[in-house]
Amino acid sequence: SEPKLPTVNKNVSKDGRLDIQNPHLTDMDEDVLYHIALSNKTHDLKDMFGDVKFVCFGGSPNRMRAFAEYLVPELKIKIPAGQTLCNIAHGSDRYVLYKVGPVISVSHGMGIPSLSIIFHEIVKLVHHAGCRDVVFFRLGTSGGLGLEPGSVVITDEAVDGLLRPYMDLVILGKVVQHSSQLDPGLQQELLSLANLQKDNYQTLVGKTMCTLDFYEGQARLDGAFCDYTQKDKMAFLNQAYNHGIRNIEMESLCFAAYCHRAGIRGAVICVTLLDRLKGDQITTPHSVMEQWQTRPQKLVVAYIKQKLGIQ
Ligand code: R2B
Ligand code: URA
Repeated sequence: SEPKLPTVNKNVSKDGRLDIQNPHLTDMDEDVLYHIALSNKTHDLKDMFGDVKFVCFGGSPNRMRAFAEYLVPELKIKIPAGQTLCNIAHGSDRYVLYKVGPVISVSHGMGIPSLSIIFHEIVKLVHHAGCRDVVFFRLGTSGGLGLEPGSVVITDEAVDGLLRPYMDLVILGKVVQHSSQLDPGLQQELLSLANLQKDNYQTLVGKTMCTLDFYEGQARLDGAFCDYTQKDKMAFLNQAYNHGIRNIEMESLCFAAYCHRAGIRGAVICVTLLDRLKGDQITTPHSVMEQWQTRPQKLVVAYIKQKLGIQ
């Protein structure tokens, strides 16, 4: 039977500020954002982050630093001579966090549990800082289905390994389900921007399957364990393809479900590193993959510049 899902978000106040939904938070004198080594008592979060409008998440700490560095000239930010970008979360070695003008670039690690932790703390950061109308992005990598490697997929629906469009979360010994709908308007805006760019690669909108594992979870034959055949693998991947799934990764479901829950506009944009209908191993040279990984970044920078009115 179809689950009952909460679909309306009442969490954004009229002035665009995020109303936090956890009633317990208001009773706490201090809120320690442990994994980014910040707190609303020891740091003036309004002063540090009050002007943030965009939060960009991505798995790898180095990639999110490179993204922050790429933003500096793009957003025409002047860094005083002799200074460099600082990892604001340097007091913790779990995640990195940079701020460039109104943009946060933050790493989320691999998989839903790692993304979930940083997402909670970033939503609380945005709330404590009093930011308005914030948009979240996940800039990621994925395995494609029937696409030329290097293609970019904008997710319209994230599904789990059973192809269900919601996230199961175990809370107090019970399964709670959250819809993983994403903002269709934002997807269309991103797609139109991509179409304007005349890139030599494809950018498309499609469903994304989010799994709990990279190997068996994604029907690979090359893990340490595997109890199915090549035929079983292809039957499953073809079923996923026929369901509209165009890429597979490991965080979109939680990202989408939490954006929906928080009432935050969010988009998932992933480059595909290989075609999973053709293989499992990722053999593309590192330098080529690094180039590909800038493709989602380029699209989000185009979006941000358009919103900020930067030529
Ligand atoms: C994409 O790449 C990682 C696995 O290699 C994982 O974080 C994901 O979603
Ligand atoms: N990330 C994934 O999760 N799967 C892939 O195949 C490639 C990158």
